[in-house]
Amino acid sequence: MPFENIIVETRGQVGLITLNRPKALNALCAALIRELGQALDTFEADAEIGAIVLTGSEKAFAAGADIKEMASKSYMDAYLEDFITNGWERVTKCRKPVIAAVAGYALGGGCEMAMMCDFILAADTAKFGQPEITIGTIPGAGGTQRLTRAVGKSKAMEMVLTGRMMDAAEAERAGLVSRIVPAADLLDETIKVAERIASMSRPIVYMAKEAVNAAFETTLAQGVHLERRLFQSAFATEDQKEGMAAFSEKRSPAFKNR
Ligand code: CO8
Repeated sequence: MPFENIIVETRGQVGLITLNRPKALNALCAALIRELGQALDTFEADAEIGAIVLTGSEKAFAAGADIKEMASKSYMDAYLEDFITNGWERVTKCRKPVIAAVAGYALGGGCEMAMMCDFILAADTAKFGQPEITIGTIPGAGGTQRLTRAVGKSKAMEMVLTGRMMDAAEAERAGLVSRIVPAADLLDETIKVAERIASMSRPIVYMAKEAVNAAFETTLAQGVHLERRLFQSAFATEDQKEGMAAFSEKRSPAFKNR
């Protein structure tokens, strides 16, 4: 399928989506969000794909929602289109893990998109921020909620109220990113991580992701209860038998995604 705003490739069992609007620092226009949704649908339906990587360019993961496209919208346009839930949150609905590989700017909707992914690997050049306040608005794709959960109230509040950017080192210290990689190695390293995830048992990966995500949606007691049920259901899979047998027999497991 030809795309105009993204590049879609596969690397073994990894689906790779590269945001590709270089002239606009990958600003997330409606057409890009539509294409991203289509690409995610395709990878979700492809049995060969076990994990997805979302990345941008050296200069920008994405510098935000497309300000020029948004600028003249009325309240009623925004309300009727519901342009945030409608498309933007597709990435949060993926069952397959989605890893954000962020180099350069991840601002506004770009930071929000990265935070919708399951985790973020950052290049040492990465810069995160929610600068909406500087253009007379507030984060609208989950930034006030996901940034606050990721880095705590004080830092999130300062960033949202001032528009200050945080560099990769601060983002790692604050827990926004899982780790920092030299910019030149970012994509290779992220694909390596995605390949490792794709080599695990698919249903067990789904269970693990569902259990961690529950930590953001439920009480501790409910989350622990869900984890226990998922843990127990892992024993109904062939892959749990294979994984534990392989450990005892001192060999690598051959998971069948069953
Ligand atoms: N939207 C549209 N165009 C953009 C955007 C953007 N977010 N960011 C950069 N561009 C364009 C610039 O207009 C410029 O285009 P042109 O050459 O035609 O003038 C080109 O990209 C290059 O940008 P700069 O010349 O500004 O590059 P610099 O290196 O000087 O600066 C910055 C880089 C600091 C990243 C700067 O471009 C910047 O401040 N960008 C805007 C950042 C921002 O405010 N982001 C938040 C946007 S609002 C948002 O994301 C709300 C999300 C809410 C949910 C979304 C629902 C739709």
